[in-house]
Amino acid sequence: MRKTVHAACPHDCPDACGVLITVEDGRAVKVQGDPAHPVTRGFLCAKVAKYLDRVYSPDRVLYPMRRKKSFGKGPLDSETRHAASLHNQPAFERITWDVALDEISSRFRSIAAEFGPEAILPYSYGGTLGALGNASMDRRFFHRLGASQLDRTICSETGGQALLSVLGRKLGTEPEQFRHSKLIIAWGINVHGNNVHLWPFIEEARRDGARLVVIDPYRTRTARHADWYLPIHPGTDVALALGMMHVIIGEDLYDHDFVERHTLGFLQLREKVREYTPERVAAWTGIAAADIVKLARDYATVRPAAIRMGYGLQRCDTGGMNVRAITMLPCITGSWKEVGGGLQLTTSGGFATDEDALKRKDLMRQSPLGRDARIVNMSELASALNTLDDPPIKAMFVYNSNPAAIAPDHNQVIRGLMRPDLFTVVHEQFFTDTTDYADIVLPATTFFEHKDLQKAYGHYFIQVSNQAIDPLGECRSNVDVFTALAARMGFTEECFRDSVDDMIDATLAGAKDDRAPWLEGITRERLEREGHIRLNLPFHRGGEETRRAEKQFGSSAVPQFGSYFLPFANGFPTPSGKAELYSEDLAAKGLDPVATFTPPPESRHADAARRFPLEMLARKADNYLNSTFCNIGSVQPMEEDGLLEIAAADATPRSIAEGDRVRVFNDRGSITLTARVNGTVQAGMVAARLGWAKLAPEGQNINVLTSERLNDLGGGPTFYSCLVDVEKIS
Ligand SMILES: Nc1nc2c(c(=O)[nH]1)N[C@H]1C(S)=C(S)[C@@H](COP(=O)(O)OP(=O)(O)OC[C@H]3O[C@@H](n4cnc5c(=O)[nH]c(N)nc54)[C@H](O)[C@@H]3O)O[C@H]1N2
Ligand SMILES: Nc1nc2c(c(=O)[nH]1)N[C@H]1C(S)=C(S)[C@@H](COP(=O)(O)OP(=O)(O)OC[C@H]3O[C@@H](n4cnc5c(=O)[nH]c(N)nc54)[C@H](O)[C@@H]3O)O[C@H]1N2
Ligand code: SF4
Ligand SMILES: [Mo]
Repeated sequence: MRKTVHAACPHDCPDACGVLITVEDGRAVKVQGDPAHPVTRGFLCAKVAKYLDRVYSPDRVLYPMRRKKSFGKGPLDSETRHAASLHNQPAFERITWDVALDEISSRFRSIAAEFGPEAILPYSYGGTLGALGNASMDRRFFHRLGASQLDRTICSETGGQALLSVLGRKLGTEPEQFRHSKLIIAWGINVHGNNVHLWPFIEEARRDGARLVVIDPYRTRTARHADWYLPIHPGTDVALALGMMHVIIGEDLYDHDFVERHTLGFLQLREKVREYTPERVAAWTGIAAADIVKLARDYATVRPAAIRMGYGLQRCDTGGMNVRAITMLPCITGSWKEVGGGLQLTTSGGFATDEDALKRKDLMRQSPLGRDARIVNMSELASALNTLDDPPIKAMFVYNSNPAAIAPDHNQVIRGLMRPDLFTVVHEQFFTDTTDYADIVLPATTFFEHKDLQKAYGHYFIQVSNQAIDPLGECRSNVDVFTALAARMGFTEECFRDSVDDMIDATLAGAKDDRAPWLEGITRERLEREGHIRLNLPFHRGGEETRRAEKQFGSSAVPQFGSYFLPFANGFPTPSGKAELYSEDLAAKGLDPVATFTPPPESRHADAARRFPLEMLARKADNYLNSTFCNIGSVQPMEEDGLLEIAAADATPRSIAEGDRVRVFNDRGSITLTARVNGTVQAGMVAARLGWAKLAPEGQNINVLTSERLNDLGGGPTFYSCLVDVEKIS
């Protein structure tokens, strides 16, 4: 029996690829990108192309496990570790699902009785972005329980809020339009590593004469392929964007008509950018004044120009301001009107489904709390575990996340996870850094083994991901686990009996009441038949945009261009109906209502640089996905783990040569890495990559150095704003 199943990649990646899984006698034998998906275009990234090795890895968690009384929390000591392997976990014993669910529910009950349900903390993030696996039955369960709410700030909250403050909705240029751009700016995004399906569109544009500019403090693979690479000091992008607008406004290169009709606060912006002369901006950003002027002129005059902005530049103290200022650029040049213009940070606002129906926040009222539970910021996990009181956190349920690797201030996170009085459950596919601190580990399915609904944040196609194979061992999906736990806790509400299909239908049905107008007519049955469906975006063939495209590209192009989506060509869904270059909301939060540059407290511009003179980027690996994939044998050779990338100008005075073992340290921690003097970073900066602590020879993770200091907007983390020093280990 051979069949091909349509699925969708649920990993935390803008591309949300259509995936075809070939199954033979119940076993997946082949995985490939869906050639019919207009953005996937038949290929997968290198890591997911190896997905069979992940699904069928001997290291999978296959059964519920409980920590043995004789083993304390924490990684195995080095001797035991040597004898063990990732799939032979001597600290754990196998138990049945019944025993596991009984133990979890009885511990939750007794903790809730003694400390109140807010003493229980769910901790989840991007393991799966499937709509149900990410946020459905789990939210219902924790809302009904009255558990603390988790503020999921660790990735994109800052950028999202900043984007909304200007545009009013999280929409952006669709990837298919980049092929028509003449100038593309990849700004704080690693296209080759993190958004690889945009690359073929950029290549098409370049074959047609477009130029690619990359603005990134780290010389990524994308930067190496660029026509013009501008290394920038981390956390200074707001100054660069304001400096560009200084030139664009000063030289009268902006679109008067668009500004007049569609923006609010242009006068305040014009006043603000006066101070941002190219010379001052050059001193902050490290980019020459002449280059700033040229970039501004190019951006305003080479049309159409598209900006692909990444989340990299919002992982620092100035994150909100960075995103805000860059987002203003197409609003003053009027680039939103043009096919191949505009900007993309995310497209997620296109998928406004009925989230209430899935998450059921109202259930908190039925919990013993009888009100909304307190909110804990996931970026401050270390403090939450170590210092939160009233009540303290007594239990944590981790799923879709690996906080012992990905959370900032790792040493303090570990101190919290080691607390003997903390009851920790981890629902996982693998024995990660976090399972080392678990009391109970539950086995999780991969996307091959369950069904889900898949949205995207880098394009506008919605998909159903069908189940291709039976769950391995006793693995259960997130939905199944929380359904079972709800039954154990005696939650009798109807919604705890919903099936996966019920929830997909309810999500899509939001279309009926206006909350999801772009899902009108998109049903589960259609998705099952067609695999992917483009959202019903407005501005279809025949509209004003069609005529404009016709003028721009000639009438023969129109059958193709007629259905391109120009989200802000005719205005903005903000309260004022205009792009808000001046924001009352930000003013109310005590922030600069336009945008302003304040040097980050951990940067070369700050006093702290006297003690720790190097700015460190604790980056993602091109071939892992945050900490996912770094344990997969066939993926590991694509990355070099344990590197510290450093400029010769910083290595030489420290007597550090290529290949030397070095200690990287600050007040929060220290890690041993291998020096690589390869020209990827400029003087004054170093870079290292995220991975599992327990796979490193000395059991450390790069987040020992990062801090849980929050940034300027939305409570986001500051992973990329971190001062360190480096010394050679003799
Ligand atoms: N291969 C791979 N793909 C991934 C991921 C992965 O780990 N690996 N992670 C996924 C996730 S969770 C996300 S959120 C996305 C994120 O993908 P991106 O939006 O690309 O974000 P980052 O990789 O965090 O950062 C992008 C680039 O920003 C640069 N950068 C850092 N600080 C600054 C700054 O201050 N200014 C500027 N201009 N640039 C800066 C970094 O050097 C990096 O090259 O990728 C997703 N896709
Ligand atoms: N130093 C540094 N730290 C960072 C970043 C950085 O760039 N540098 N990036 C930050 C960013 S942008 C993000 S988004 C976060 C990411 O933080 P996380 O979302 O925690 O990311 P992962 O490390 O990929 O861990 C996800 C885990 O979920 C598991 N999983 C996958 N599917 C399922 C499922 O269906 N059910 C269950 N129960 N589990 C599943 C995977 O096996 C994996 O171990 O990390 C942040 N941390
Ligand atoms: S991780 Fe991203 S690029 Fe790779 S298959 Fe999944 S969606 Fe596509
Ligand atoms: Mo992320």
